[in-house]
Amino acid sequence: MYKSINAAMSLCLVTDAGFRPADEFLSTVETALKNGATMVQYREKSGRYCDKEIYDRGIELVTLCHRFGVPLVVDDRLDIAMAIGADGLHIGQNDLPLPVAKQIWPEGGIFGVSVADLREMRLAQEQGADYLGVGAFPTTTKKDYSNVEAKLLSSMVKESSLPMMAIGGIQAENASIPIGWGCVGVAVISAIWKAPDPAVATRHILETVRKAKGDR
Ligand code: TZP
Ligand code: MG
Repeated sequence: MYKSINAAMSLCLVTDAGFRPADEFLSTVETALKNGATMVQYREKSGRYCDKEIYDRGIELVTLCHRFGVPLVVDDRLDIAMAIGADGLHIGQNDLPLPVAKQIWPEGGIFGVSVADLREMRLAQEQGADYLGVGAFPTTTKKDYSNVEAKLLSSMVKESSLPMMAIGGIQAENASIPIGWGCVGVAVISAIWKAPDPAVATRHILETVRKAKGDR
């Protein structure tokens, strides 16, 4: 469906129900997709929705993403990911272990893991992750988060055989920095959800990332 994981990772829109009214949820994702977002991560942490609503929204979201040929991964929720027919799952260090998730997943699937140091990175790699997420800059969007120091992050990227996606505090203005460290893309929440014009923000970040990536 998508060209390559590296291309799909250029700009991942991570969903957040907190920044815009509920009736703008899908239209904001659609705007980002129309303007070139290459991946979507369905992340529901607002606590506002019951599982039935998370499922229903997920079905709409996966349908929308697939209309644009863009993969959808679900954050944390293996059950929701499988139920809606998502393309993969993104997990952190406190979620279901990757080998367990992979065992339950029917076949294929894109598995992303958030890592914050070399040990976590090596383990995710050994366990068969497809890509890694790593915290780039400070952010107020996620509590219990600290970004990886730049020097460590670049050494992680250098050592890793997996594509890495930078997340945390990324805006068009700084998106080229993690690409310079060797990341293949960025994932954003507030830079798009909080933007006065999500279309312009999406295009601007993507253009910055693509320019920095060159033909990578
Ligand atoms: N994981 C690490 S930082 C973060 C997540 C989900 C939040 C990123 O939000 P923003 O607004 O793009 O800094
Ligand atoms: Mg998680």
